[in-house]
Amino acid sequence: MSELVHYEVRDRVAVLTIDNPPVNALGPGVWEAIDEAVARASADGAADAIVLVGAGSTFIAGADINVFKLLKTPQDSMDRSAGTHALLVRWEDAPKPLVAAIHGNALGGGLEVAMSCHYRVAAKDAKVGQPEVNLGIIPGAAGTQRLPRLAGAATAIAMCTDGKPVAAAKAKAAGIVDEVVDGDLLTGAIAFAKARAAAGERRQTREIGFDADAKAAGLAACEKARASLRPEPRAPHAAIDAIQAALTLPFDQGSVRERELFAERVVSTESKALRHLFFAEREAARVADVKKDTPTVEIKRAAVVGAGTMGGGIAMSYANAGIPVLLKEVDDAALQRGLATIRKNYEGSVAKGRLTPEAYERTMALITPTTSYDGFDAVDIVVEAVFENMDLKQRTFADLGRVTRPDCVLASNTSTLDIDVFAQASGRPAQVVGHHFFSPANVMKLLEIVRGKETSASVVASSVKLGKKLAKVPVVVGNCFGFVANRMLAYYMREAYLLLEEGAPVEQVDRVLMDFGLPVGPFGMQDIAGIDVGARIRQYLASVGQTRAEGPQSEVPDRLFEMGRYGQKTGAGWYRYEPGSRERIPDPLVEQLAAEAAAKRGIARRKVGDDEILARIATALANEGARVLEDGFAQRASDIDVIYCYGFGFPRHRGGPMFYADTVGLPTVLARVREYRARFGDYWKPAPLLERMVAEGRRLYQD
Ligand code: 3H9
Repeated sequence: MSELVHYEVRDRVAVLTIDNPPVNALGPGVWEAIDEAVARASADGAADAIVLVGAGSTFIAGADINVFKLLKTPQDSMDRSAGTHALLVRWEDAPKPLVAAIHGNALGGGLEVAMSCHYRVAAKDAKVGQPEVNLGIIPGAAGTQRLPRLAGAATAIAMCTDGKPVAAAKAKAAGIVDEVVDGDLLTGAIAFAKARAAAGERRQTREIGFDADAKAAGLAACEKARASLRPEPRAPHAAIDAIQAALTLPFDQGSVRERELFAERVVSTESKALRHLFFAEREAARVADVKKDTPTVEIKRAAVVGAGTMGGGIAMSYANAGIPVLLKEVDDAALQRGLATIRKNYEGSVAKGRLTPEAYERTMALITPTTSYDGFDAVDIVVEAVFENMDLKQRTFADLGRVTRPDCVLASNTSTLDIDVFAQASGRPAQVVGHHFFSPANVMKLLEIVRGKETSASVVASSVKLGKKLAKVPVVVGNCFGFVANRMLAYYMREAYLLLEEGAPVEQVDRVLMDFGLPVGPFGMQDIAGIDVGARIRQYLASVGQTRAEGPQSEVPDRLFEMGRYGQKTGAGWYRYEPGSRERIPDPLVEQLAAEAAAKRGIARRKVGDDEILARIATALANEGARVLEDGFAQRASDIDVIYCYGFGFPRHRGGPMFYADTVGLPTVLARVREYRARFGDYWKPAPLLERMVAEGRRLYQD
C-alpha cells in the first residue's frame, strides 16, 4: 500500500488515512493512492464501510498549488482534469458508505474530495471552504457542481466567490456536513459509517437535483452576485458561471463546463499573481542568515508605551491574541482617552456581531492601563509607540533599558526614524528591533520587522514568530529611511502630487488607481491617514536637510496642512466632507492650489491621460522597489510585493508592484523611466538593477 494513504480496518470499517505532510495537499500520487485505497476497501470482505481521514493537523488543504505552474495551456489543464473527475465519480460509486472525517481544514480540492464521499462528519473546530478564488482560479474537481447540490446555489456562490472558510456548525446548518462530532473524530466517524452501513444508506451528491423553485432562485442569486462584483478579478465571475452551469446542465456536462472555466483561469496572469503572493507571503517569514533553529523568546506578557492611535491598536492586537499587555501613558487623561478609543473599537465589533459581549470583556481585561513603569520588569516585550520625535524616543529607550529585564525585546513602532539611534540609547542594542504596524494596527495585517545594525538573530526570529501569533504578515526589512513600505509610498505620493500639479485632478488620479484595483486612491488614502502626519515628517526631514523622495517637492500638501485641512478628521483635506459623511466631494480650492503651485514651478497645466497616470505611478514604484532591493533593504522582490499589497492595498490580483512590473515587462518599465527622465528631469534615474536585468534579458520572476 502507498505511504501516502495508510489502510487499516477497525471495527469492520476501513480507515484510509491520508499522510502527506504538512497539510495533506493533493500532490502527485495522492489522488491515485486514495483511489487505490477506496478500491481495496470496496473489495475488502472485512469492511462494511469506509472512513477517509487526514493524518496530522488537517484533513486536506486542497490540490497542491505547486502543480498549477506545470499547466502551460488550457488544454494541459483539460487533459489532466478529466482523470480527476473520473476518480471522484468512482469514489462516489463505492458500494459501501464512504464517510469523510474532517478535522482542521477541508479546503478547495479537500472539500471536493469530501463532497464526493457519501457523507461528511467534522470535528467541532474544523473548517470547510472553496478558497480557489484567492489563487485566481475556481474549484476544478466539481466543487461548483456538488456544493450547490448540497448547500444550495446562494451558499455555494458566497463560498466560491469570497473564498472564506466556513466553521463546522455553519457547514452543518448549510447541509455540507452531516454531523459535527464533539469528542474523538475518528470514533464518531466510524460509528456514523457503521450506522449508515447497517441502514443500507449511501447518498451520492451528484444525484441531488434542483427543483424548479431552487433553480429559479439559484439563477437569480447568480445575477445578483454578478452585479455586485467589480469587473476584475475575473475568478469570482468564472465561479458564478460554473455554478450557473450546475443549475442548468446535467452533472457531467456542468462538470465539463467547470473544467473549461478552470483551465482558462489557471493559466491567467491573475492566477499567477495570486499564487505568487501565496508563496511570497510564506517566504517573507524566512530570513537568509537566521537559521531555523535560532532560539526564540516566547512572548507571554507585553507592554506598549503610548496609548495614541497606534499604541492603542497595537495593544488591541496583543489582547486579541490572548497576550496580557500593559498600556502606559504619561498621565491619566491621555490614558483614559486611549482606553475610550479602544472600547469604542471593540463596541463597534460587538454591534456588528463580530465579537460577543463576553469575548469583549475577556479581551479588554487583558489590557492593563498604567502611568508608571511598574510591572515592566515582568514583560517579555515592550513596543514603544510614542510621538514620532527623536528626543522623546531616545529618552523612552533609555528608560526601557533600565526598567526591563536584559532578555526583554525592545521594539519601536517608528515609521521613519533610525532605530539604531534608539538601540544605542537603550544600552542593549541587540534587543532592539522595529515593529512597524500599519494603521489601524488592530486591523492591518502587515508587520514590518526592522532589523537594526546590532539586532540579534534571536530577536528577529522571535519577532517573526510573534508576528504570526498576532495574526499579522511579518516581513523582515532593513533600517533605511521609511523602511520599505513608507520609502516606496513616498515615490507613489510624489508622482500623485506632480500629476496633480501638471493638470490631473485629485479625483481623476484616485479613480485611475481604484479602477486598477486599489480600495482607495492616493489622495483619498491621505485624507483617511491624515495630511498632518506626512506634513510633520516633511518638517522633521527639512530640519535635517532631507526630503522623502528625490525630485520636486510639491507645496500643495503643505498648504493644505497650513490651512488646517488634515483630511476626514477635520472635514476637509484633498476633498471636502459633509458632517458625519465620508463621501469624497471634489473641492475647487485644491485645483486652485495645484494651479498656483504649477505656475510657481513654470509648469503648463494640461489634460493628463488615465494611462499616463497609471504608468507614472507604477513605474515610480517599480524603480524605487528595484533600488530598495539592490540596496539590500528588502531580502527579495517578493517581500516588496507582500509589503505593498498588505500595507497599502495594492491589488493582489496584480501580484504587487514588482510582479506587475514583470507583467508590464522590465524593458518597458526601463524605457518609461528613460522617457520620464528626458521629459521631467534627472530625478527620474533608472535603478541600476533594472538596467542590468534588462541588459541581461532577465525577469524578476520566472514562470
Ligand atoms: C485547489 O484545491 C483547486 C482544486 O479545486 C482543483 C483540483 C483539480 N499546496 O499556510 P501554512 C504549504 S487549489 C501546496 O504556513 P497554516 C505552505 O506553502 C488549493 N502547498 O500553514 C507551507 O509551506 P512552507 C485550495 C501548500 O497552518 C505549508 O504548507 N486550497 C498548500 O498557517 C504550511 O502552510 C487553498 O487555497 C497547498 N494547497 O495554514 C488552501 N497549502 O512550510 C491553501 C499549504 O514550505 N492553504 N501549503 O512555507 C492554506 O490556506 C493554509 O496553508 C492552511 C494552513 C489554512 C491550510
